[in-house]
Amino acid sequence: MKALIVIDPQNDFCPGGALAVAGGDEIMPRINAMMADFDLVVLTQDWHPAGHSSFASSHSGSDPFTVTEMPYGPQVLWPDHCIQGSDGALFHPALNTDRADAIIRKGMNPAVDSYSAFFENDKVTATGLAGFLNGRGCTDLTMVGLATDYCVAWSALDGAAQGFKVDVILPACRAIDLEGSLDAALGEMRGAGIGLSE
Ligand code: VGL
Ligand code: ZN
Repeated sequence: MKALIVIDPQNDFCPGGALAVAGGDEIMPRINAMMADFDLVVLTQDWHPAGHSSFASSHSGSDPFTVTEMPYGPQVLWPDHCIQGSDGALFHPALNTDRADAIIRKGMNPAVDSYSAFFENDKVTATGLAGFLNGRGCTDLTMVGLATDYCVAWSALDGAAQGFKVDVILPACRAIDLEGSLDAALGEMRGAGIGLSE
């Protein structure tokens, strides 16, 4: 059983959004076209409460795109984004959401960010996605979405660590690329045996 995992295909990660990823909107038609090839389609949705601890605005004197130390490790501080119920948190209108078998929301804990679709950034708190996939007999995951170097990479690495066969389709992803983060993420994914297709 094969699942397509579509990571955070949301307005705030597309041009005009609060944490816009260059070309983020361009991947939606390609993702729609892929859906027919999979047994299951899962969408993830970054879903933060206002005042989330990953927002630079929650740390006085800190600018977006700087790094702070959290109890669970280093954390990039982001512009306010994907606030629960906001237009920015909605799926991009060009994405076909009708085929979704499950939608996993993440990043709700005010104190812990959650890049991965499987675990919060503390690496301890599970989202339940692995249970869903295992319960449905799913062994192979193909990952696409936003952003390659953060939520896609962390999801792919966690998926591989939990025994799934993971492929990332790079043309159906776009990256933030903060100070070499894209090259670092690609290297880590390669090292973990994740298939990267150009
Ligand atoms: C993401 C930064 C903060 C992502 C989410 O989807 O890659 N990046 N929240
Ligand atoms: Zn976020």
